[in-house]
Formats: sequence, C-alpha cells, structure tokens
Amino acid sequence: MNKPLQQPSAAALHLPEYGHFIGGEWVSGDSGKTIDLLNPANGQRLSRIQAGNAADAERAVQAAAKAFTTWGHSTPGQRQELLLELARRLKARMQDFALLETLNNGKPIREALHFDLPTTIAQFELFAGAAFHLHGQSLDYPDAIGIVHREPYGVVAQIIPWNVPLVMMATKIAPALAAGNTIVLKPAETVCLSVLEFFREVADVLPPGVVNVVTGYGADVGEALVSHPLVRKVAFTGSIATARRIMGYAAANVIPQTLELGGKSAHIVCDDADIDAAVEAAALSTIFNKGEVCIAGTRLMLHERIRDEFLEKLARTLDTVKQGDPTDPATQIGAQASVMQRDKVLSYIDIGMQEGARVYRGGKRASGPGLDEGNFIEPTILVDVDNSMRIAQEEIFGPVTCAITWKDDDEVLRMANDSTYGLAGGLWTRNLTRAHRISRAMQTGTVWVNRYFNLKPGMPLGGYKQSGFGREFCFDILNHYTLTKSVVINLEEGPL
Ligand code: TXE
Repeated sequence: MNKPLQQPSAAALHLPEYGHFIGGEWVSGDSGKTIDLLNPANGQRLSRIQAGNAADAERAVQAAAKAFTTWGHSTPGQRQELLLELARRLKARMQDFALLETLNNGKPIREALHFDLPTTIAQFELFAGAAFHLHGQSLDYPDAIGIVHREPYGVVAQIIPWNVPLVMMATKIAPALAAGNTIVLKPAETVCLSVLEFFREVADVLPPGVVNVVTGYGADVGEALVSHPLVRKVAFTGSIATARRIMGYAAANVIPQTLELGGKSAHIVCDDADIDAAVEAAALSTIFNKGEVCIAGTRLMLHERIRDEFLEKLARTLDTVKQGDPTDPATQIGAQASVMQRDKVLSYIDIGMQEGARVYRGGKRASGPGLDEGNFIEPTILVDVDNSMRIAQEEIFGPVTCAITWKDDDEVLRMANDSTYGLAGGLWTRNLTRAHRISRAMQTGTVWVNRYFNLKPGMPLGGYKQSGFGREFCFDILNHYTLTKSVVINLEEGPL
C-alpha cells in the first residue's frame, strides 16, 4: 500500500475534449457548448465535455433503439463475452482508470485502486455469469402448457452521480446488458472523466449503439431522455429531489424506474461491542470517499456506557489520518468532489451548531500546504446530536459523523428507524441474539454486523422508504431489466 505507484501523469494520458458517444462514434454536441471537468484538489481544469441537450438525447435514443433490433436477439454467450471483455479492459489499465477517478473526484488513489476498480470489475464479472441464467419458466396444466419468457425492455436510460462514477456505471450497464437491453447513459456533469475514458477504451468492442453516453446537465439531457417515448425503463442514482423530478418525467410514458437515493444510516455500537474494531469502522465510515458515500454510517449511535471512551478513541484515530494530495498513495482522505458539495457540507456543520450540536473534532475547511486550493474538509465529529435535528435527518454527504447517545435497545431502534431514509446500517455487539433482534428490526436495506462496508458481490443493495427501490449488486436487478411474457399453448383439440 505504501509502495509508490508508477502513475502516468494526467498530461501523459493525453486527455482529449470528450464528445458524446453515440452509435459507436464520438460526436460533438448539438449546442456547441462545453463543460470543464476540474480537479477538486487544486481547481485545475482536466478536460472538457459536451453540454448536451435534447437533440443529443434524441440521437442517442435513436441509436440505442436501432441497436436493440440486433442486440435484443444476441445470445447469452455474446453478452457474457462482451461483459468479460469490459472487465479485462479495465484490468489492463487499472492504474490509469484509478488515477482518472482520483483526479476528477478527489478520492484517494488507494481507494480508487483498492475499492472502485475492483468493485467495478466485479460487477462486469458477476453479470457475465448471469447472462446464461435469465431463465424463463414452464408450467404444466392438464390441458395446456404455460411458458414464461423473460425478455429485455429495449432502450434503457440510466442516470448516474459523481461520487463513485465507475462503480455506478458498471452497476447500471452490466445487468442491463446481460439482460439484452440497449442503453443511453448520462453521467454526472462534474465528474465523469473515468467513465468517458472507459468508453474510449472499449469503443471497439461495443457493438455500435448498444451503449451510448450523453454528457451534460441533468435538466437539459435527463428530462429529454427519461420522457422519450422510445425509452422503456429508467435507472437513477442521486438525490431524492431529482428522483422526484425523474418520476414525474417517467410518468409521461408510464415507465418503471429503479432508484437509489442515498441514506442516513444508523451505525449502532452496543456496550458489549469490540470497541477498537468499531472505532476503526466509524473512522473509515467518516473518511471513506470523503464521506460522499450513500451507505456511510453517518448517525453513530453510541451506548452511553461506552460513549466517552469511543469518542476519545475515534478522535485520536481521525487525528492520525493523512489528508492531502489524493494521488499520493499515503493519503487517506481527499477533497470534496466540487465546490458546491464542499459548501453544502460546511453549511450543514453551521446548521448543526445552530441546532445545539457541538464540534468534537474537525468542523472546518482543512488548511495548510497543498490543501488551501482544494475542497478539503477536516474529518468531523459532531456530538450532542439529537436524532430529530436536521444534521441527523438530512444527508450531509461529507466527512461528518453525528454521534448520538442511547441507553436501551428499544430506544436505539426507535431512533435508527426514525428516518425517511433506509439504505444501510451497522451494528456492533458480541451477543448473537441481540445481533439478530436488532438487525431484523432495523428498517433498512442492508445491515452489517461487526464490520461496516462489508460489501459482497451478489448481496442485494438498495433502500427502504425514501432511499429508493430496486436492489442492485445482485441478480435480483435482472428482474428490473426484463419483462415476462406468458405464452399459454392449448393442448386440447376441438371446439370449447
Ligand atoms: O444530485 P442529483 P447532486 C445526494 C447527496 C448530494 C445531493 C445533491 O446528498 O449532496 O444528492 O447532489 C442528474 N433530470 N446524492 O445535485 O441532482 C445529474 O446531472 C434528470 C446521493 O449532484 O441527484 C447527475 O447525473 N437528471 C447520491 C445525477 O442526476 C438530473 C449520489 C445526480 O444528480 C436532473 C449523488 C434532472 N432534472 C448525490 N437533475 C447517492 N444516492 O449515492 C440532475 N440530474
């Protein structure tokens, strides 16, 4: 981990100005306008992308619709081979892709290399395996045979955010491709360098039009895509506010959606927990991807008997965290992905102070050599937090952990479930009965017991309540990218 990496510099990668990727070709946008992609660690421009509009979205949807006439009849073997080749191409240039993710998003290179890239590759490998397992069904009746076919939808629109762009891209396109759909993908306008470079890398292996990428602002491209009459399904990861808009656009053609909308996850530490391990997990949950993580355990619920010891150890751990140049392999926390996101996080810390919370560690912009030009925020612990405060109810999406104290299991469960979100959660206890009882009662899509962020390929990930619907990272998502068709063949001869 501490060995210096042989990284090419951004300049050595010869980053072009990226066009839209439509019908297998790189094309300029209709508007002629571009958007700068920035390095959040120093504000410097890395590249430019097209500021797309409805005309670009139209072109991309038409290309996807045309491609579906053949890709919709592809064999499982063709789909499996394509997905494996996408994984191979990522592996072959792993360090380049990790570097691009780091440069544009601000995440530490060690995370890009050891989390983002392996997780992205795993999605392609997982769904390559699934291509042969889209089974239909047959049902026998005395007078008929019923066949349930499983068919792709057709053109799917997928809109992804900026926090883990490669992971999001793979999570969306791998199952949709495995199921035989064609795709128009819209990455986030602030962070999409790695995704565009990935399509440059794989342009020669993707049949034209099977995956199209249109860049630009959500309102300009997103609405046109989601409300297009040829689009049969939408998948989105982002904010609840934008999801509500997307649900509105999708209503025009009554099309289904898969939505992953963030969280405010409870990370519960009982008085019988392995404290040191839980402290490590809480520290990681605070700093991982600078807190721009939908599944982070941002509501740290500490039993009153261990609260003081826990906070002291957590603060000491965060004091040792190395913050700075995200491309340095020793860096553990980088820069917030955009100025907007940095300011949002700082404004929530202010809101917390007004609500009566107290800063226990951090609480402001990080300063010092190499930090002043970037969007760096100190790892922050807020204490005296009540679960009803805005800082405990709303997604801050930064390196800010809100500590809440509790006395008994019923109380902590009430608080954990008192949230409009329900994406993930954590629980630390050595008592097996308590582990089962509390995890079963938590209203959330995932609960990790005695290790946070314990993501396993194949385990469903998705939300309860306003964290959205649909389960990704697992074969269940294939049901979201396919329709069933029931064919009933009569076996009786003669008139009724
Ligand atoms: O999200 P948006 P933003 C949360 C997190 C963050 C907040 C705001 O709390 O601070 O959302 O982030 C596209 N029609 N999450 O403003 O707007 C947009 O271009 C169609 C949680 O970046 O939801 C981008 O591609 N598309 C989260 C994508 O939606 C539209 C990850 C996400 O942007 C659109 C990110 C429109 N009208 C943010 N407007 C998670 N669940 O992990 C925007 N978009």
